[in-house]
Amino acid sequence: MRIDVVSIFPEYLAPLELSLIGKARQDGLLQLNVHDLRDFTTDRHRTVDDTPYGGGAGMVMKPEPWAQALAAVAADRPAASGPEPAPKPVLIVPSPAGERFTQATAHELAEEQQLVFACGRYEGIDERVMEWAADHFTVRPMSLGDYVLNGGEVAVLAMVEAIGRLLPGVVGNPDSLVEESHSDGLLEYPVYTKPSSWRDRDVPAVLLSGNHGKIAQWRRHEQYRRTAERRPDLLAGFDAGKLPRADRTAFADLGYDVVDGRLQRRPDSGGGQN
Ligand code: JD2
Repeated sequence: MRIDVVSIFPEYLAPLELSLIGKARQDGLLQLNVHDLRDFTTDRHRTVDDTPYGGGAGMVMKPEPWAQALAAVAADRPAASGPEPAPKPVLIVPSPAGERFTQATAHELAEEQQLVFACGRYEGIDERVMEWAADHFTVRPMSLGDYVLNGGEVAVLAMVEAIGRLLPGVVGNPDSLVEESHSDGLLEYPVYTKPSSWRDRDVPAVLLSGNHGKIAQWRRHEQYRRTAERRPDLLAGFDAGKLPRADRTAFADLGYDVVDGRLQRRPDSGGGQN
């Protein structure tokens, strides 16, 4: 996979050289290029921003440096190797107004040949850039979540790490990816390591029992408990159709009944959550 990132703060992307993604680059699994948007300006002051039409606070990124940068990145790629034309690269534009970036998005994007990330700053990029870019790219405005960052760089670090670890050969132990894909959209179970007693706190005894069936069930029930407590929204999408009796009981204890294969919060019998 090839990834290009355009930013006015290219040094901000330096962490991508480290650890997992850095290793993927060294191993030739990932080709990563970071570009300075200011290199695509033509004025003496290397200007990338201007005041917003219609008024309002802050500045907006000018369109022409973006078009120059993105055209250069789109032009600089290997010719189609077979009879089919090379697919358009995907242009990901981090924005608080984007579609939510999820694990499913990461999996989709990990299948692409080339990804280009456009890191905005200030109040964002002139909207016409996204319209113009649609001729050269599949354009995807993407948000990390419902909070406001100062620019796209931190979002790109997160997205590239999430995508990069899904590339074949990047994560050292593929078992961890397989386990993840079996987690059914629930939160992870809690994990423990040695010592078995630490500052008067014991590891749950079941994990020391050697009973793999009981351990698997305990972990599943911990996933249910945590998800009901912290992310009850995730339970709406959970397929409760073929749950064993003990798991239905675990959900019943958490205040959920199975109705037509879906979890349904039992009508409140008192105060707060249980
Ligand atoms: C960004 C800004 C518009 C106010 C470029 C913020 C983001 N989940 C996320 N939150 N914020 C961003 C994000 C991404 C790119 C830019 N700003 C600042 N823009 C209104 C502030 C400028 C993502 N992904």
